[in-house]
Amino acid sequence: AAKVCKLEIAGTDQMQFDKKELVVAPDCTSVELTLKHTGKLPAQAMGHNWVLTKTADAAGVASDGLGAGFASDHIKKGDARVIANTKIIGGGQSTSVTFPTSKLKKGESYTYICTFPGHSSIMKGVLKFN
Ligand code: CU1
Repeated sequence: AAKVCKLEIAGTDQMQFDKKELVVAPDCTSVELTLKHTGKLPAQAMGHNWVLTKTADAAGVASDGLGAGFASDHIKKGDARVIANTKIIGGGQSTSVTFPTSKLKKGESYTYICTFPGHSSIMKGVLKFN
């Protein structure tokens, strides 16, 4: 049976995610992730997105995202390393993304980051699927 599991995370004007870890239960067939920006700054100044990759891919996705530009949500076009992502939002906004857990493997290490320039070294966390 299909089971959509809902996760929430918030980003702030202090360039932080409010969670360092997200857990997806093994019986979830898909995940609906909602990102809220609880700050006030506009997206061009303090934008946040939520981008899920294998942990080994996170640094490369972040660095390629620098040059991708704001209009592309700072994600390289067609980047196959990106498992799921939201768009970039600013203060007071929220957005969500739904993806199937068939894209995840048990035992793999997953990291989520914000690819807005300069944010990924601080705005990151671990997604667990087990
Ligand atoms: Cu950010």
